[in-house]
Amino acid sequence: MPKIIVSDSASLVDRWIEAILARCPDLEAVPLADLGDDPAALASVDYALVWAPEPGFLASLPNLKLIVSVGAGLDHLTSDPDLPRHLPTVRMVDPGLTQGMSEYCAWGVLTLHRLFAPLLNSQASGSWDVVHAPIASNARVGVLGFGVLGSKAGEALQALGFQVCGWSRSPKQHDSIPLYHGDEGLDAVLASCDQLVLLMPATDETYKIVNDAFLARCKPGVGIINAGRGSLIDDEALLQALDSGQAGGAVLDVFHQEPLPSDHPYWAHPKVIVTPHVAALTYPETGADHVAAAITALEAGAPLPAVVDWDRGY
Ligand code: NDP
Ligand code: OXD
Repeated sequence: MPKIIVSDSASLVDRWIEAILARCPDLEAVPLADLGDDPAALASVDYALVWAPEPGFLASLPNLKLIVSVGAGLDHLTSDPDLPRHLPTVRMVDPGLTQGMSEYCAWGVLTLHRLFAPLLNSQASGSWDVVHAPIASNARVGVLGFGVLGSKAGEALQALGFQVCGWSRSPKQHDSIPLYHGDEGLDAVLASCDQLVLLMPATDETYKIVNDAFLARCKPGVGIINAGRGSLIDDEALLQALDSGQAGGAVLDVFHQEPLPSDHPYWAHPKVIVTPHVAALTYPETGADHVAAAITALEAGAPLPAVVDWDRGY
């Protein structure tokens, strides 16, 4: 019987196993923690559904055929120098994760748009400071990284009344959202948007993409919502832009170092809202369809869903 090993937060492993077996009754599904390390056990594994396995662990499975990432991001895998990159690897696509991300981005954009950070600061000091925000239809939001998560977040923001545009690596089209790509496309987005939602993956190309030069190309007072990865932002550049007023506020969920160090200036900055990498979670009950689809496609020799292209880095 083919075997899948599962590693995720302890509270989710049993839920994954139940959800996977409901879709693939011919599989054996076991928690990674129960596998043991004798050679026969390691040789018995066909597929791995993992978040952040110990470095070297995946390379120690001689018959592994498929890696499925519990997350949409891959940095928890790429931090393993021995990651077997010759094996097909699939990113998570989960309607529950996508919904959660749309909720977070809508909350983040509304929080900056409706000036909730200054309102909360006023409350903390007991001050009745009246501030008025423009209506959403007069504000434009750019979603940088218009993939599985970015496209749905963009649609959710559009449904709230915001003008929305998107930016991606390659040219794409959407029925109602104008899309841009490349450096010229980025200029058009940065010059016109009041807020930017970052939903790009961590790659060499996106490393500190939000830097001094990027922020200087933005509209003064731009709001930044980062739900992608901490590596997208040059923190010093963002802090300087916040202090000078070039950036109006930031909602940040992801950081270069997590947990965010307790002395990091983001924690106490009046224009910054910090959340502890909680924008969106993968749910076994909605994510298991993707795991089953990946295994079925692999065994049928069909194209894999959301398969990683290591040359482009995501
Ligand atoms: P996708 O691969 O579907 O989308 C990624 C998007 O980023 C694509 O539109 C891609 O362009 C674009 N992109 C990649 N590189 C570049 C570049 N150099 N310049 C411009 N655009 C680029 O990923 P998902 O939408 O599923 O996930 C996005 C990210 O969200 C994950 O990688 C992860 O880091 C983060 N995430 C964060 C969570 C949280 O809780 N904070 C939860 C889940 C995910 P193209 O369309 O041309 O390929
Ligand atoms: C993910 C995440 O990548 O939760 O899915 O960050």
